[in-house]
Amino acid sequence: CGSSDGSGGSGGSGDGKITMGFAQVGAESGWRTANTKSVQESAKEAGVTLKFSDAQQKQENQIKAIRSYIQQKVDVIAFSPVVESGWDTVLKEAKNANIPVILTDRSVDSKDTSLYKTFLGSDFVEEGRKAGKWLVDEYKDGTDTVNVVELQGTTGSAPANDRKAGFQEVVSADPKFKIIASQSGDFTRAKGKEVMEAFLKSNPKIDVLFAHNDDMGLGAIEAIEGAGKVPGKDIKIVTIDAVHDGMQALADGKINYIVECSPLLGTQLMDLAKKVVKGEQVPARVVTEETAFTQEQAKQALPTRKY
Ligand code: GZL
Repeated sequence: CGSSDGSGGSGGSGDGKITMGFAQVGAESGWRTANTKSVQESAKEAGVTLKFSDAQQKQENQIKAIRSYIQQKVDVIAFSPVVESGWDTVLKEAKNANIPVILTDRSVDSKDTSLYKTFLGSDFVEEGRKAGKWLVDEYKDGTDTVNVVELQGTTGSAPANDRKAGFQEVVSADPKFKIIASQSGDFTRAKGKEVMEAFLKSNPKIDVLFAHNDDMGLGAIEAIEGAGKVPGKDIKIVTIDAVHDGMQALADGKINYIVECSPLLGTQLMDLAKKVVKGEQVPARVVTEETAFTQEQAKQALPTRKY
């Protein structure tokens, strides 16, 4: 049953309280944990009843969760698509059930943008560019070849695709940068360590690691130290996220630069959800504000970091 303007399953239960079904990616990284905390705390503060599921980074689990929210006739569905493709069918089911969908954190490659009301999250291409710009600046005076290895995020995910593209766009402008190896570490420390160990075995000269998130960078640091090299010195490291453990490694000199990707999307998500359920217009795209940190800036920021 849709409300008169067709905005939601029941358009709220009349007392203004709304129910949100949230299908989370998983718990793969410090970023994801902080994002889950932000969504859960913001729902409580906003008086939104939250149904929450963790898909263990499997698309089929997210699709199952969305279908169950449709069955339960929630007022709004929000999720962070683990990969970009394969969502049209289930999003059409939500649309046919008159339940609005909000994309948060990651987006989908659906051509039909009527399948969701808005996408709230970072500009991952820009994050990749920022990492590339730091690297170009770091080596601006040199002419020697700079061998770069890349730990990509989850294969097929928007952050992995876009961060890779943004980084490549910037560094490919200078032929001294050679990306000699690039492989997915699935955004986790364990996989990041495993892949970096393989990179170290097959590449005698690695100058720089670009990791698509802090967690893979932290795993790589273990591999680099295990190989008797000094992270941040023998191999410079640039990562993305700026979660606490990454910022600590940055302050300790084991990482050289971190591009921030804020997980604190909960408050904006709840505001957007209330508007969408009421049938109010919302922007098609809400881009997260974020910065980047040097080692010095990490030392200043750490004491007051929220995550
Ligand atoms: C980015 C988010 C990514 C983080 C990773 O918005 O989707 O997923 O960069 C997380 O740490 O696992």
